Amino acid sequence: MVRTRVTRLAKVVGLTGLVGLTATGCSVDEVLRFGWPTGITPQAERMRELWTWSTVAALVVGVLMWGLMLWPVVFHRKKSDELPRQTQYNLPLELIYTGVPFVIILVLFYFAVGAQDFVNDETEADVSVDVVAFQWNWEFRYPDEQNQQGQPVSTVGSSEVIPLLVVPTQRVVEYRISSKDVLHSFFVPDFLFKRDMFPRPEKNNSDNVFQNVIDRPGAFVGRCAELCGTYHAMMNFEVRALEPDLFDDYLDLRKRTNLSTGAPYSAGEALAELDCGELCTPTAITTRPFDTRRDANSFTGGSADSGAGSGGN
Ligand SMILES: [Cu+2]
Repeated sequence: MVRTRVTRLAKVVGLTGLVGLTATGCSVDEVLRFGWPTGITPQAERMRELWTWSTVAALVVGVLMWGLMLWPVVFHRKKSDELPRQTQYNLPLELIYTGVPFVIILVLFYFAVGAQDFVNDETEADVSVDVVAFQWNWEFRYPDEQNQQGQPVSTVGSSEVIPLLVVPTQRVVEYRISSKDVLHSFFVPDFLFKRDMFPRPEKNNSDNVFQNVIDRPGAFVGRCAELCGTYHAMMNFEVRALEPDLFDDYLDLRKRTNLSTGAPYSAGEALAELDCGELCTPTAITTRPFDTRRDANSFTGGSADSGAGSGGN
């Protein structure tokens, strides 16, 4: 009687699980990601490993606990009014179920710190970029690269132009982040990484330097991830990761004077000149500029405007 019920239950559970696994159309790799997005840096991959194994550990504990709960439900149903054997205040048992979770926490902590150290690790950088955030845009400066005017190569965003942060693949890129006004946060979803940006980081005693290596060429949207004012949501930029040789050509161009304008090559002009296909598109392809219309929206003068930009006030 109990046997058949248990077998039937096992069949239903088994079938449900099988349908769940096959009907989702996930690959083994996707299943083992447990929902973790695909990153483009070794740092992101290391965090993914931590996530996968933490989830596996949680599942092992979960399956064990479900088993311990279901076992009495199935096999130890009430048979008579006699009170079953009581086992509370069992010191060895209590020591075990206090000790085991503590060990689990220690192991998780050990691997979490390992992954964090890997992500925060700094070695000798191949390229350094000063990333400066301001309400509500970005400047990317290459402090070691000077143009013919003796100024560092720099890209600044505006209401008309999304700034492009052009970096090489397969090389160590160092980002030194800071803010000109309020708190912002550097966030590139494909890096699976973000970090708050403070004004005058050296005075704030904040670690404003991090590094990564980008695995593959591409255009990746970047965002501000700290609510920094009315147009916070429009404060986007784009990472353009180019093959190392192409990146070198890009920097060379940025240092030279564009004869048709008489000024140093801008990011867009240099990319257009390199003409490497989609990744050399002179304007952003992952996001578009937003006119902050600060004058039109200010409270002093100007008519009431029901446009898209007024919602944040
Ligand atoms: Cu911001």
